[in-house]
Amino acid sequence: MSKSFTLYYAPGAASFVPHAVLNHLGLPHTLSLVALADGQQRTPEYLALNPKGRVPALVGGSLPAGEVLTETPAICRYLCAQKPDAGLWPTAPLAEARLMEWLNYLSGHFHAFAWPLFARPARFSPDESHYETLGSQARVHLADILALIEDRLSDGRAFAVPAVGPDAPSKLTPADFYLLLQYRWLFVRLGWPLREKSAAVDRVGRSAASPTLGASDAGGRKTGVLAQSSLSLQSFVTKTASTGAALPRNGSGPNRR
Ligand SMILES: N[C@@H](CCC(=O)N[C@@H](CS)C(=O)NCC(=O)O)C(=O)O
Repeated sequence: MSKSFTLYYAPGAASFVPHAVLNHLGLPHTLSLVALADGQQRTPEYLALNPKGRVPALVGGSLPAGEVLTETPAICRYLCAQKPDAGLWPTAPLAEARLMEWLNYLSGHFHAFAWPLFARPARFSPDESHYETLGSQARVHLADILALIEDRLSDGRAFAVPAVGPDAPSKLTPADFYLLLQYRWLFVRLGWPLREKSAAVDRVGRSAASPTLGASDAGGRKTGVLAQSSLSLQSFVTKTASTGAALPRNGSGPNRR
Protein backbone atom coordinates (compact mmCIF):
# COMPACT_ATOMS: atom_id res chain seq x y z
CA MET A 1 0.00 0.00 0.00
CA SER A 2 1.27 3.47 -0.90
CA LYS A 3 2.29 5.86 1.86
CA SER A 4 -0.26 8.38 3.02
CA PHE A 5 0.05 12.05 2.12
CA THR A 6 -0.56 14.69 4.79
CA LEU A 7 -2.40 17.80 3.69
CA TYR A 8 -2.18 20.86 5.89
CA TYR A 9 -5.54 22.49 5.51
CA ALA A 10 -8.12 24.90 6.90
CA PRO A 11 -11.88 24.56 6.43
CA GLY A 12 -13.12 26.52 3.42
CA ALA A 13 -9.59 27.57 2.40
CA ALA A 14 -7.66 26.96 -0.84
CA SER A 15 -6.64 23.59 0.61
CA PHE A 16 -10.12 22.45 -0.41
CA VAL A 17 -8.82 22.12 -3.97
CA PRO A 18 -6.01 19.56 -3.37
CA HIS A 19 -8.24 17.91 -0.77
CA ALA A 20 -10.86 17.37 -3.46
CA VAL A 21 -8.16 16.00 -5.78
CA LEU A 22 -6.89 13.57 -3.11
CA ASN A 23 -10.44 12.36 -2.55
CA HIS A 24 -11.32 12.14 -6.20
CA LEU A 25 -8.21 10.11 -6.99
CA GLY A 26 -8.62 7.91 -3.91
CA LEU A 27 -5.09 8.70 -2.74
CA PRO A 28 -4.48 7.77 0.91
CA HIS A 29 -4.18 10.92 2.98
CA THR A 30 -4.62 12.45 6.39
CA LEU A 31 -5.59 16.03 7.12
CA SER A 32 -3.72 18.27 9.51
CA LEU A 33 -5.72 21.30 10.62
CA VAL A 34 -4.07 24.72 10.62
CA ALA A 35 -6.54 26.97 12.46
CA LEU A 36 -6.13 30.20 10.52
CA ALA A 37 -8.45 32.19 12.79
CA ASP A 38 -6.18 31.31 15.74
CA GLY A 39 -3.05 32.30 13.82
CA GLN A 40 -1.66 28.75 13.72
CA GLN A 41 -0.20 29.47 10.29
CA ARG A 42 2.21 31.90 11.95
CA THR A 43 3.44 29.63 14.75
CA PRO A 44 7.17 28.78 14.65
CA GLU A 45 6.26 25.10 14.16
CA TYR A 46 4.16 25.73 11.08
CA LEU A 47 6.53 28.34 9.65
CA ALA A 48 9.34 25.80 9.97
CA LEU A 49 7.28 23.53 7.72
CA ASN A 50 5.96 26.22 5.38
CA PRO A 51 7.67 29.59 5.68
CA LYS A 52 4.90 31.11 3.52
CA GLY A 53 2.51 30.73 6.47
CA ARG A 54 -0.34 29.58 4.25
CA VAL A 55 -2.36 26.49 3.49
CA PRO A 56 -2.30 24.18 1.63
CA ALA A 57 0.99 22.37 2.17
CA LEU A 58 1.58 18.75 1.27
CA VAL A 59 4.06 16.26 2.74
CA GLY A 60 4.46 12.49 2.79
CA GLY A 61 3.01 10.06 0.28
CA SER A 62 5.37 9.65 -2.66
CA LEU A 63 7.20 12.88 -1.80
CA PRO A 64 10.78 12.31 -0.69
CA ALA A 65 11.33 12.75 3.06
CA GLY A 66 11.73 16.42 3.93
CA GLU A 67 9.96 17.71 0.79
CA VAL A 68 7.11 20.14 1.45
CA LEU A 69 5.03 21.09 -1.55
CA THR A 70 3.09 24.36 -1.52
CA GLU A 71 0.93 26.37 -3.99
CA THR A 72 -2.42 24.92 -4.93
CA PRO A 73 -1.77 24.43 -8.67
CA ALA A 74 1.60 22.74 -8.04
CA ILE A 75 0.14 20.41 -5.42
CA CYS A 76 -2.71 19.49 -7.77
CA ARG A 77 -0.25 18.78 -10.58
CA TYR A 78 1.80 16.49 -8.38
CA LEU A 79 -1.22 14.62 -7.04
CA CYS A 80 -2.72 14.12 -10.50
CA ALA A 81 0.60 12.64 -11.67
CA GLN A 82 0.15 9.86 -9.09
CA LYS A 83 -2.85 8.55 -11.05
CA PRO A 84 -2.43 9.70 -14.63
CA ASP A 85 -5.00 7.21 -15.91
CA ALA A 86 -7.74 8.93 -13.91
CA GLY A 87 -7.51 11.73 -16.48
CA LEU A 88 -8.02 14.55 -13.96
CA TRP A 89 -5.03 16.38 -15.47
CA PRO A 90 -5.39 16.50 -19.27
CA THR A 91 -2.43 15.55 -21.41
CA ALA A 92 -3.53 17.00 -24.78
CA PRO A 93 -1.28 20.07 -25.03
CA LEU A 94 -4.07 22.59 -25.60
CA ALA A 95 -6.31 21.12 -22.87
CA GLU A 96 -3.37 21.16 -20.43
CA ALA A 97 -2.56 24.74 -21.36
CA ARG A 98 -6.23 25.69 -20.84
CA LEU A 99 -6.14 24.08 -17.41
CA MET A 100 -3.01 26.05 -16.51
CA GLU A 101 -4.69 29.17 -17.86
CA TRP A 102 -7.58 28.61 -15.45
CA LEU A 103 -5.40 27.75 -12.46
CA ASN A 104 -3.20 30.77 -13.03
CA TYR A 105 -6.19 33.06 -13.26
CA LEU A 106 -8.02 31.61 -10.26
CA SER A 107 -4.98 31.39 -8.00
CA GLY A 108 -2.95 34.35 -9.27
CA HIS A 109 -5.65 36.89 -10.05
CA PHE A 110 -8.81 36.00 -8.15
CA HIS A 111 -7.21 34.52 -5.05
CA ALA A 112 -3.97 36.46 -4.74
CA PHE A 113 -5.20 39.88 -5.83
CA ALA A 114 -8.97 40.55 -5.94
CA TRP A 115 -10.03 38.41 -2.98
CA PRO A 116 -7.53 39.76 -0.39
CA LEU A 117 -8.44 43.28 -1.44
CA PHE A 118 -11.82 42.43 0.09
CA ALA A 119 -10.84 39.88 2.77
CA ARG A 120 -7.38 41.13 3.78
CA PRO A 121 -7.32 44.90 3.24
CA ALA A 122 -4.44 45.28 5.74
CA ARG A 123 -2.19 43.74 3.10
CA PHE A 124 -2.82 46.76 0.90
CA SER A 125 -2.90 49.59 3.43
CA PRO A 126 -1.96 49.97 7.10
CA ASP A 127 -4.60 52.72 7.37
CA GLU A 128 -8.00 51.33 8.43
CA SER A 129 -9.81 54.33 6.99
CA HIS A 130 -8.92 52.95 3.54
CA TYR A 131 -10.63 49.62 4.08
CA GLU A 132 -14.08 50.64 2.94
CA THR A 133 -12.73 51.99 -0.34
CA LEU A 134 -10.59 48.88 -0.82
CA GLY A 135 -13.68 46.74 -0.14
CA SER A 136 -15.74 48.49 -2.79
CA GLN A 137 -12.90 48.30 -5.30
CA ALA A 138 -12.61 44.58 -4.51
CA ARG A 139 -16.31 44.12 -5.28
CA VAL A 140 -15.86 45.80 -8.65
CA HIS A 141 -12.87 43.59 -9.51
CA LEU A 142 -14.63 40.45 -8.30
CA ALA A 143 -17.76 41.27 -10.29
CA ASP A 144 -15.61 41.74 -13.39
CA ILE A 145 -13.84 38.43 -12.79
CA LEU A 146 -17.14 36.65 -12.28
CA ALA A 147 -18.55 38.19 -15.46
CA LEU A 148 -15.52 37.03 -17.41
CA ILE A 149 -15.76 33.51 -16.01
CA GLU A 150 -19.50 33.41 -16.68
CA ASP A 151 -18.85 34.48 -20.25
CA ARG A 152 -16.22 31.75 -20.75
CA LEU A 153 -18.51 29.02 -19.43
CA SER A 154 -21.68 30.13 -21.16
CA ASP A 155 -20.88 28.16 -24.33
CA GLY A 156 -22.47 25.20 -22.54
CA ARG A 157 -19.27 23.27 -21.75
CA ALA A 158 -19.59 20.72 -18.97
CA PHE A 159 -16.48 21.83 -17.07
CA ALA A 160 -14.03 24.73 -16.99
CA VAL A 161 -11.57 23.28 -19.49
CA PRO A 162 -13.34 23.23 -22.86
CA ALA A 163 -13.34 20.40 -25.36
CA VAL A 164 -10.31 20.74 -27.61
CA GLY A 165 -11.51 18.29 -30.24
CA PRO A 166 -13.47 15.06 -30.43
CA ASP A 167 -10.73 13.13 -28.58
CA ALA A 168 -10.52 15.57 -25.69
CA PRO A 169 -14.02 16.52 -24.49
CA SER A 170 -14.65 18.98 -21.66
CA LYS A 171 -13.70 17.00 -18.54
CA LEU A 172 -13.43 17.47 -14.79
CA THR A 173 -10.09 19.00 -13.72
CA PRO A 174 -8.78 20.65 -10.54
CA ALA A 175 -9.93 24.00 -12.00
CA ASP A 176 -13.53 22.95 -11.38
CA PHE A 177 -12.84 22.36 -7.68
CA TYR A 178 -11.19 25.78 -7.54
CA LEU A 179 -14.18 27.40 -9.25
CA LEU A 180 -16.55 25.69 -6.84
CA LEU A 181 -14.59 27.04 -3.88
CA GLN A 182 -14.33 30.59 -5.12
CA TYR A 183 -17.94 30.60 -6.19
CA ARG A 184 -18.82 29.68 -2.65
CA TRP A 185 -16.61 32.41 -1.20
CA LEU A 186 -18.50 34.96 -3.27
CA PHE A 187 -21.80 33.56 -2.06
CA VAL A 188 -20.97 33.10 1.62
CA ARG A 189 -18.81 36.15 2.26
CA LEU A 190 -20.46 38.60 -0.11
CA GLY A 191 -23.96 37.16 -0.28
CA TRP A 192 -24.10 37.39 -4.03
CA PRO A 193 -27.12 35.62 -5.58
CA LEU A 194 -24.92 33.56 -7.82
CA ARG A 195 -27.43 30.99 -8.88
CA GLU A 196 -29.55 33.57 -10.66
CA LYS A 197 -26.75 35.80 -11.89
CA SER A 198 -24.15 33.22 -12.82
CA ALA A 199 -26.02 30.29 -14.25
CA ALA A 200 -23.01 28.83 -16.07
CA VAL A 201 -20.68 29.07 -13.05
CA ASP A 202 -23.45 27.49 -11.00
CA ARG A 203 -23.82 24.65 -13.52
CA VAL A 204 -20.09 23.87 -13.61
CA GLY A 205 -19.82 24.23 -9.81
CA ARG A 206 -22.54 21.64 -9.37
CA SER A 207 -20.86 19.24 -11.81
CA ALA A 208 -17.68 19.55 -9.75
CA ALA A 209 -19.59 18.88 -6.54
CA SER A 210 -19.66 15.23 -7.52
CA PRO A 211 -20.75 12.35 -5.26
CA THR A 212 -17.10 11.94 -4.19
CA LEU A 213 -17.14 15.43 -2.74
CA GLY A 214 -20.49 15.11 -1.04
CA ALA A 215 -20.32 11.47 0.09
CA SER A 216 -22.35 10.32 3.11
CA ASP A 217 -21.87 7.32 5.39
CA ALA A 218 -24.56 4.68 6.05
CA GLY A 219 -26.14 6.91 8.71
CA GLY A 220 -26.46 9.79 6.28
CA ARG A 221 -23.60 11.70 7.95
CA LYS A 222 -21.57 13.73 5.46
CA THR A 223 -18.12 12.20 5.11
CA GLY A 224 -16.90 13.65 1.82
CA VAL A 225 -14.51 16.45 1.24
CA LEU A 226 -17.31 19.02 1.28
CA ALA A 227 -18.12 18.12 4.86
CA GLN A 228 -14.49 17.94 5.98
CA SER A 229 -13.80 21.30 4.42
CA SER A 230 -16.96 22.85 5.86
CA LEU A 231 -18.40 23.20 2.40
CA SER A 232 -21.93 21.98 2.98
CA LEU A 233 -23.24 21.06 -0.42
CA GLN A 234 -26.83 21.15 0.75
CA SER A 235 -26.67 24.66 2.12
CA PHE A 236 -24.60 25.65 -0.89
CA VAL A 237 -27.34 24.42 -3.20
CA THR A 238 -30.32 25.81 -1.31
CA LYS A 239 -28.91 29.10 -0.13
CA THR A 240 -27.47 30.16 -3.45
CA ALA A 241 -31.02 29.96 -4.74
CA SER A 242 -32.68 31.94 -2.01
CA THR A 243 -30.55 34.97 -1.25
CA GLY A 244 -31.93 38.23 -2.52
CA ALA A 245 -28.74 40.28 -2.30
CA ALA A 246 -27.83 42.24 -5.39
CA LEU A 247 -24.74 41.65 -7.48
CA PRO A 248 -22.80 44.85 -8.02
CA ARG A 249 -22.86 46.06 -11.55
CA ASN A 250 -19.81 45.68 -13.69
CA GLY A 251 -17.47 48.51 -14.45
CA SER A 252 -17.04 48.75 -18.16
CA GLY A 253 -16.32 45.18 -19.04
CA PRO A 254 -14.29 42.26 -17.78
CA ASN A 255 -11.00 43.37 -19.27
CA ARG A 256 -10.95 46.93 -18.06
CA ARG A 257 -8.72 46.35 -15.01
N1 LIG B 1 -0.71 30.97 -3.49
C1 LIG B 1 -1.20 30.09 -2.47
C2 LIG B 1 -2.15 30.86 -1.58
C3 LIG B 1 -2.60 30.10 -0.38
C4 LIG B 1 -3.37 31.00 0.57
O1 LIG B 1 -3.34 32.23 0.49
N2 LIG B 1 -4.06 30.36 1.52
C5 LIG B 1 -4.80 31.11 2.50
C6 LIG B 1 -6.11 30.42 2.81
S1 LIG B 1 -7.24 30.46 1.46
C7 LIG B 1 -4.02 31.17 3.79
O2 LIG B 1 -3.39 30.22 4.17
N3 LIG B 1 -4.10 32.30 4.48
C8 LIG B 1 -3.49 32.47 5.75
C9 LIG B 1 -3.04 33.87 5.96
O3 LIG B 1 -3.13 34.68 5.05
O4 LIG B 1 -2.58 34.16 7.08
C10 LIG B 1 -1.85 28.86 -3.08
O5 LIG B 1 -2.31 28.94 -4.22
O6 LIG B 1 -1.88 27.79 -2.46
